[in-house]
Amino acid sequence: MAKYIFPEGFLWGAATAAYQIEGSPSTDDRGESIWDRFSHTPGNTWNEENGDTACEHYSLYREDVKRMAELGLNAYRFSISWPRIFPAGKGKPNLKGLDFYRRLIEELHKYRIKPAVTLYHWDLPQALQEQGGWGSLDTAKYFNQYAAFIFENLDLPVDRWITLNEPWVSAFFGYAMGVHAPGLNDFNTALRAAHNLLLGHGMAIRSFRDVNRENEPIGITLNLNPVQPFSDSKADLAQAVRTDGFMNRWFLDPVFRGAYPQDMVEIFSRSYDLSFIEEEDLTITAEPIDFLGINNYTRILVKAGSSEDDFMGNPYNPPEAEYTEMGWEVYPRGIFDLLVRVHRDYGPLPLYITENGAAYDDKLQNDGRVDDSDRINYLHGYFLEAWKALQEGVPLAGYFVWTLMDNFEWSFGYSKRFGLIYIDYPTQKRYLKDSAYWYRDVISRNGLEVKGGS
Ligand code: IFM
Repeated sequence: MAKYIFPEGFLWGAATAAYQIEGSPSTDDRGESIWDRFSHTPGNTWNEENGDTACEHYSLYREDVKRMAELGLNAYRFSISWPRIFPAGKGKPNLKGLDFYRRLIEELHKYRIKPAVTLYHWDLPQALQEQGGWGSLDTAKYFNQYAAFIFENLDLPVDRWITLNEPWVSAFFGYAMGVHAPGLNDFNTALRAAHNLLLGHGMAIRSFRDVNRENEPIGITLNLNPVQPFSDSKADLAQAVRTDGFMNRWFLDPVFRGAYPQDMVEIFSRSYDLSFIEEEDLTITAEPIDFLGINNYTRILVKAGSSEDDFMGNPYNPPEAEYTEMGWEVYPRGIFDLLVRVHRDYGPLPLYITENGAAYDDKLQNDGRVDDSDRINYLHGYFLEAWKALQEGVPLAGYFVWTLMDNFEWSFGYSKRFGLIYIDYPTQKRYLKDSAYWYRDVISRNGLEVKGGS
């Protein structure tokens, strides 16, 4: 039996996001978010679904924390809904909203589960969208005010803070591709949004350093993908560099190096206006952080696009590969490559996998069992590669599976199930899937055991 044991104190968690699980969209005076507006607009989501009910976590959170304890999680990553705290995005705070997160954290502490709090996981107050949303610098300033309010008033220990979740997705899915809220199709605005998100992040880090929250590290979560060329041709190799520049370096470089990558600045400026970037902005985006959160699900294998300015390229899905229900290639080696690369190029900070997991077409059996061996295989493969990265000296300190329970998968509505826990939406009953029991064993051993493995 080969054993792959993780370092002592390694965080084994699961992650969620407010809009995807909470439901109760107007309870305790929550304001409207861009996701309420977007998902209630016909044509935007699968089956016209929205987060109005989701997993009813707002009322069932105690039961959910109990399930986390049953799984043996030692950490839980969740997000705070900005419109619960500032229903109009700014102005007078809503203390009833804050109280919910206080109660949730108290409950987590009861079971010794460490809270990792994300401040922004895509649910911008709609009132701020009316004023330009992330396309406007004011939104960064209001985000900072909201963040500072939380740092000062959420008076319970928080183990880790994360400013933003996946700003690439917020900016480009939301403002350029129109598939996420607010549903815009304007690449210039998306570039601005990306920049303002990074400014909001840096401002919030500064505010955090001004409050007395000792031993509470703070970082950012980026969605990163290893990018590989389809072939060794010059064109494919150059494409992989550009796609990496757009997908990864456009965020990593301003956060870690205080500069946008020069090759991408040249490409973007040939078609778009980057004059909004002020030099001193980059000292804000590069405000030192304590760790980096990485969300990774797959790799990008890319063929050259139509021109040397094409920063997307043509993604290629090898027919022999396995895919999840999202159509994402199962490629465990990618997480090794990514961790080693990020540490080599942007180290030495601790890294966390703040999301990794897979959607499958899970079925609830009559006996209440959910056989999701494909998810177990997926996670097993990714955990093993993460372990290998640790052996290469990568300071990986924790792993959060996406996601605790099936939930509202944005434009896919409830059609994609990523959870360790199955939600029967009509009854709101929770069922631990086989992967949840398997994960419980991994956590209790602090690693993997592989029969006949080497
Ligand atoms: O559900 C999302 C999550 O909100 C952000 N990262 C990717 C997940 C799966 O698509």
